[in-house]
Amino acid sequence: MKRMALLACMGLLMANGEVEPGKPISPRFAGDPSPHWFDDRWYLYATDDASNSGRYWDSTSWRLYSSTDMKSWQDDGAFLDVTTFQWARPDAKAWAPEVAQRNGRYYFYAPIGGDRIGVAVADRPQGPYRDARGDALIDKARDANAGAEPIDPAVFIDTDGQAYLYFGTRVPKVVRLKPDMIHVDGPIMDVVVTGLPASDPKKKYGEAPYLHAHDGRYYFCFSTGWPGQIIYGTAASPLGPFAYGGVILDYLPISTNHQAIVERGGKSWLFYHDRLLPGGGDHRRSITIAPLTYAKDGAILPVERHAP
Ligand code: FUB
Repeated sequence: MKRMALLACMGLLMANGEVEPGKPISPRFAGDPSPHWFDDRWYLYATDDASNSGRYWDSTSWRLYSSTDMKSWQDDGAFLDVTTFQWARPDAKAWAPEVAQRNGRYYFYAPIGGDRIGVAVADRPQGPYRDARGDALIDKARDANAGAEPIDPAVFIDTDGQAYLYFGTRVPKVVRLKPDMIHVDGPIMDVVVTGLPASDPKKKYGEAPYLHAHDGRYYFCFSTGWPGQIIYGTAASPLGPFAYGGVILDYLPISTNHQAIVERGGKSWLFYHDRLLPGGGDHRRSITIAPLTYAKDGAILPVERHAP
């Protein structure tokens, strides 16, 4: 029994190893990190910037990385592309992906071409994934209040089992998901963030919504635009309204900012993309990880940018 406990403890320590802020997780360009701890391993789903034209985010496939310690990441390749969704144009842009685990299955969500969000399902985190519905989960042309650009899906499953899907550009959106994770449950609602400083008109919602819980409180963070800061608000409910809390990550020397926050073993990390590799830029991003710290009152302390 003691040996089992020791092994479990060692596993946790390995999985929570110290990260190196500013160090790209891979020599391959990638952006829009979606990190998850599934089945004793970290999985990082990403937009594949190495296969785009270099002039736009026009890749048509997503990339997967995995790790046991967050320090060394294995490139698990192009695990999925837009042709998985037969209703999508084969040249549809494959942007910021997300994965959620439920009922022993893995649900992949991604913007398909900027006006729809698709959902695919697999029995393992790395796939193979198959289209879960045969049509889009969110469709700008079909769904009331889907917004001008339904992109950047982020899923949060609360302790009561209710799943929420956040998405959108310029106006943040949220909708409840049914327990099957492939149908919405109720109307698409706007996410309200109060107390944004009027003195800084740039501090408004842009894209990259992300919801996480910490110490009984819900944190909603997002990018303010192009370029954007990552800022956040807190609420007593996953639906908000969220009271502005501050800046997590300042402007980067690229046009987009896109983040995820994960917590495990009492530690928290911020994943984001930046211009870090030689030849990097707006469309050639690289993903890095930084420790994230909370003040005693629950405020998130700003993360300093590190670059090579
Ligand atoms: O990767 C394409 C787009 O860039 C994403 O959808 C946005 O969040 C921004 O990071």
